[in-house]
Amino acid sequence: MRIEILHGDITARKVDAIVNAANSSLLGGGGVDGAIHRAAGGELLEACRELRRTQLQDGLPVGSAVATPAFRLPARWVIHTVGPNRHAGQTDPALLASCFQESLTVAAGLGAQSVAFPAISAGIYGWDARQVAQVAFDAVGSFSSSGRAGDSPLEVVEFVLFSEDTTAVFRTVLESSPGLG
Ligand code: AR6
Repeated sequence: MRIEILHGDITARKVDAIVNAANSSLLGGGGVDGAIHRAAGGELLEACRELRRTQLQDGLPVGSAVATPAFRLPARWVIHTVGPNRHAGQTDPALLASCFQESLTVAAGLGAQSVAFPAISAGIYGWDARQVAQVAFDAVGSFSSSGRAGDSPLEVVEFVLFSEDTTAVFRTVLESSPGLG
């Protein structure tokens, strides 16, 4: 499994699955969530509403992940996860690690070969990009060395960062991550 760092818009990525930094309602919002819903079209919101009606009546918990089709996006699936909100006192890195781990598990379950992540919780939810990068790379490292990765065809994990600054932070942290960079 290899990690790639890219500067750009995650909605343009032609990968098997892109990950959405959603909120528990799954009904859309600002940031990357808003961009994904706009680019995917109204069917994505309909699919999220259906998930809420059927399996997720109380919403998607922080640290969990669930997949929908990607509709008009070039990707095949959107994996929605809910990062911890630092402004609401959610400061435990294990919650953020869970977002990456659960999303990778869902991607593997779908048979995805490629998955693209944004910097979950590094925008509206107020986490420092450096900490997000550290948690993300640790999660990918532990996923790829765990049994869960063994049966999955997952080959490429991309991080698609919207700003130059965040891209540089992710590159620096990756270079200093043993065995990954
Ligand atoms: N492609 C890649 N990254 C993007 C894009 C894009 N098109 N647009 C923004 N980013 P945020 P959060 C970056 O705020 O912190 C929403 O309202 C952005 O620059 O999208 O997890 C949800 O509904 C930042 O680095 O997500 C929730 O309520 C990163 O994506 C809440 O925001 C994450 O920023 C979630 O907040």
